[in-house]
Amino acid sequence: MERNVLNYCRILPKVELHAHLSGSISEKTMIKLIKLKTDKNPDWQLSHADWQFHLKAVKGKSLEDVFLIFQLIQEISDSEEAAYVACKDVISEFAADNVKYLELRTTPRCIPKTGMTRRSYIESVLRAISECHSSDLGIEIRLLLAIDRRTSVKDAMEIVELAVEFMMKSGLVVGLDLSGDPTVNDASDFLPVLIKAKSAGLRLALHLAEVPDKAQETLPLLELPPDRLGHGTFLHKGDQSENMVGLVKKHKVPIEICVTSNLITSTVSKVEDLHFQYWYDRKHPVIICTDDKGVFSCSLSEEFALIAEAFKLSEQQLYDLSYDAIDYIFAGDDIKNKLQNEWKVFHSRHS
Ligand code: 6MZ
Repeated sequence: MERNVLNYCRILPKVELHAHLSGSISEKTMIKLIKLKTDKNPDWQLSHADWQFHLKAVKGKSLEDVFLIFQLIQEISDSEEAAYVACKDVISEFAADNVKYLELRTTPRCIPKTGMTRRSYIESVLRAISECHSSDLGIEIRLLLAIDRRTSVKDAMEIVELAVEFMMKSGLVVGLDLSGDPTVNDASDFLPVLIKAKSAGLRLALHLAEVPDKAQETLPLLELPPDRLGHGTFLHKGDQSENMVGLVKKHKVPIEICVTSNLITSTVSKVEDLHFQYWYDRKHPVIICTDDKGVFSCSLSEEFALIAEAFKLSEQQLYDLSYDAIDYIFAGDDIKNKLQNEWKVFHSRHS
């Protein structure tokens, strides 16, 4: 019997390299977090019904709406316990989708009213990751700490210091992400912070050119160069596109492409218009990712299937996309070799 594309994408082992923790929280976990928050704070009034109303009101309309949802989610995950619960659930859901290696990224938050500090937030997330490693989920996880571009350079520097400390201590923190609403502030203000992070051994995955007309901030950051690039939807379009494309090609910076995210935030109007084709045709490394699987109600398997259908990819091409992504993970060669062997076993059984 012929396999359908989505079924193949589901059984395909995958790596997920662009997943924001809060954005990846499923509705099921959100309900758990609302209960946790209500139990601890009887005065807190947001009921499940209110929550669904808020979610529906803002879901799936624009980039602006999506950033409102993040605020709502962060409100229900504002304690160490909530961060731990959310992280465990997110990892289990990725594992159930046959993700064998996951790089989660998250912005360390400091919430004085719950006593959570940036440090204790990171510790809670790392505890969840370590417990998942000790379970039989069959997934390897690493963490990137995120700098929200709305933050001050001083706070960003503190996040870098924490990232370096936890990289040394745990080995599980492997890099830094620069993210946040791409329409606010100038990402190149963080250049000194990113230079410091890079020289300390952290790998850099930066959100760049997610929206149009961002060449001015993008060009200096491409000179770093970053180790991976989030979205990059408009690198090949508009003013200075030749310079941006030139730098990305020169430094062979892999591009993380998040299909449903780009559709929902309306940065592209249909899958066929994605920048996937542009880079794939030029044999430039591209990695299929979910971005925020909870907020966008998607899975990595579905993202692969969308790409397969729109760009008429064969099972072999899908396998190659998944296999090649292993080259761009931030974990060491031991993990890369282990994953490559696992993929080869799958290939020998399913081709
Ligand atoms: C830019 C994004 C994003 O850090 O609380 N984030 N930044 N573009 C996107 N495309 C839609 N999706 C998520 O996860 C939520 C945070 O991730 C970033 C935003 O800063 C958001 O507040 P954490 O785990």
